[in-house]
Amino acid sequence: MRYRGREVGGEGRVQLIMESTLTARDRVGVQDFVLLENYTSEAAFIENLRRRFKENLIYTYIGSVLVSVNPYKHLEIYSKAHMERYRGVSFYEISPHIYAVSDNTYRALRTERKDQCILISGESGAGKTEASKKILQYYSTTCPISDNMSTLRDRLLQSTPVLEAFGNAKTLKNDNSSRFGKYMDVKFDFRGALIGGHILNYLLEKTRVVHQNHGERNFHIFYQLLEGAEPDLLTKLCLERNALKYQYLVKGCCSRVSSINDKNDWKTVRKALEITGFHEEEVEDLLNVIASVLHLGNLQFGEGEDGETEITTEPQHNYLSKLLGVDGADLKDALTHKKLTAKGEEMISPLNFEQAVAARDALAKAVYGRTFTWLVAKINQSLAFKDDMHNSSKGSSSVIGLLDIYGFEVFQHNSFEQFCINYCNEKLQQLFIELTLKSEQEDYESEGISWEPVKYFDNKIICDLVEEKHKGFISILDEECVRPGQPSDISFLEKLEDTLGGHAHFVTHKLSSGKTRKAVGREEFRLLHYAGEVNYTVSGFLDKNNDLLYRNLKEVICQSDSQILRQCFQREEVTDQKRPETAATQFKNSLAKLMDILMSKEPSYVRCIKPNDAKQPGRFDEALVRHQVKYLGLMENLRVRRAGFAYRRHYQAFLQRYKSLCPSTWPNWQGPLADGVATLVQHLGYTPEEYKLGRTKIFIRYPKTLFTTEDALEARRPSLALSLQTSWRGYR
Ligand code: AOV
Ligand code: MG
Repeated sequence: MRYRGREVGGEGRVQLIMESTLTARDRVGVQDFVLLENYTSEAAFIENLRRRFKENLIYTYIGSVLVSVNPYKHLEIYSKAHMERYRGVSFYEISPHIYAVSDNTYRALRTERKDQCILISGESGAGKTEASKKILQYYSTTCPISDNMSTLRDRLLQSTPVLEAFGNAKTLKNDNSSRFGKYMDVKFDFRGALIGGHILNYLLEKTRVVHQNHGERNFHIFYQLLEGAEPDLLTKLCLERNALKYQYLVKGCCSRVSSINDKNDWKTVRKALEITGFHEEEVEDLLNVIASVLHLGNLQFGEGEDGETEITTEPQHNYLSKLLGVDGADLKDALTHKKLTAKGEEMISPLNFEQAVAARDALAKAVYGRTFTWLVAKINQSLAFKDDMHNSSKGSSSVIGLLDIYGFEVFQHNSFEQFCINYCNEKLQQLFIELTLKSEQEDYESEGISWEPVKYFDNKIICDLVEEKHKGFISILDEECVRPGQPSDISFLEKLEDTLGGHAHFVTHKLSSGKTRKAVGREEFRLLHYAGEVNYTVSGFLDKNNDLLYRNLKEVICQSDSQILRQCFQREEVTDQKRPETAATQFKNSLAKLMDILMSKEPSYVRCIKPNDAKQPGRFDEALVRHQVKYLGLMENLRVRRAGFAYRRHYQAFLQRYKSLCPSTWPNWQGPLADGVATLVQHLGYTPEEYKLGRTKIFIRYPKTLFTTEDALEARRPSLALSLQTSWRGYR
């Protein structure tokens, strides 16, 4: 493991001691859990979080990991002046902050010339997206910018409101919940100047387009458009201002949200689209697509005289063909018939009522989902470093990757979407476990310090359960999707029972007799995730995994006048006979690629905690926090971090700071650094029990040893403070 000067837990705490009385220290707790006297006590850990939370100190370290508790209120800690305060300052010299992580990562990128990434995790509503925005703001504000990229700063920042408008929605957990996964590379040139960005998006929760659970909304953009658009624009889009008129917007019975101002957000998004380089015609195209989704929702079917399904809402059908830029008769046909190829011959067969509704919804989801991907591609073009296109910058640029995914979530009813989201969180937890434990272990090994293994729950068993070839959950699901005969969600559930029946993390109604406390319904299965037990309703799994759109609907959309739709639905797809990958397999593969990307970089972690379920400021629900501390593995993280030693520091830095306390090391130690440190600590009266000397670092077992040393330094401080502070500041 590389050190990056972030390996210690001491200085920040030390600063507190210097600045404040003991009482104050009791009030605000320690800013690095490593310094907790009773570091194995979960109660002490939570008490420390609580104290700090009450004082609006939402950030605390576990060594180099930042723990953040959502304050649910605006704090005055994100100004430009705050950013300046963290620039170039060593990690522990100043109170914990997301800016400290940002800055430290940036400096590591510069000095080590290795790609970095910041992994932000935590459950839905814990503050991941806000954290990632703060990091992006930090880089956009404090980093120099390449000369020919003067608009990049704004483009980077403005990509967020665009993607949030189209990819976020109000859920029961979070009024601005990310319904897609986002990984963003922020690119720098060899001088550390910002030169671009690139976003990878993961599985958008498309079902939301056509259905929302009670108390939830569709994606923000629909409401923004209806609330904010000029009357002329609405007329052009054949829309009314009232969201209640649209079937796709009323399922959750909650079109207005008190914390959201759709009208203002519309202005923000319009401006952001401009800044991120969308042309007028593109915006027009985009809004046509959005409006057509709303009209699709209002399209209704009935039975014609001949008994065939037909469209009964002629106006909606007309709006649709106009906005989608397709032939009206073709569209009508494609929405009520399907084309089958049997024995080389094409046959047209009529759809019944349910099938027509399903085809309509599938079209709405496909159009919206692909438009979202198009949007990301457009933003990527606007963030692209010009030389990228010629590949000439290869080798000289480096990146900081920011990962902000959808957090672990459990609702009353959980379906395919929650399954994917929670699986994604399992993968991220797995990465965290592997990388933290591995790197810590390497640190001790490379320093020649004996290592005390720490027991922890390894969630690999759950990842395997989901993704193992042939016998994992996704394989079984895929197999059932292509099985001849009449596969159904229920037959899938039975297959799961047959194959996964004995697994410790899988339970169904049949398997559960006497085994579990909570009931599992007959059409449910339960996964015992690292973050808690979740019951999933099996209904819809096959359809959502197949994610089918009838070929003749695709054919019609391929011929659209809309530039966006023509790019999203390409001819080859219609002619291609190959079965497309299922949704779950696509997701699994994209996550595997993501893990590779992240593994190739030096990681930093932000672990977000949600203090209460009511989205309220000032409330710290201990049970809820305890649960998160448990499943995030923070206690294990702390134990591994300490592994018996509270503090460690490179010899040079240690000597530099404390050399004035020993006549032999003051003003300068001439010999080898290790000997200098040995001389110094002997003079200070450290017992052998209290410390160990590694190859390049000193390891100190108890916080109090360090505090005593700090007190001694403090006593001499008046004459030294200035020079020490100066030298300390620059240290990494
Ligand atoms: P998430 O990204 O972790 O959930 P968000 O970052 O969207 O959660 O945070 C949820 C809400 O909490 C925000 O909209 C803010 O109102 C508030 N919040 C979070 N962090 C802060 C902060 N540092 N300061 C002030 N308010 C904050 V999800 O995307 O649902 O998993 O899928
Ligand atoms: Mg989010």
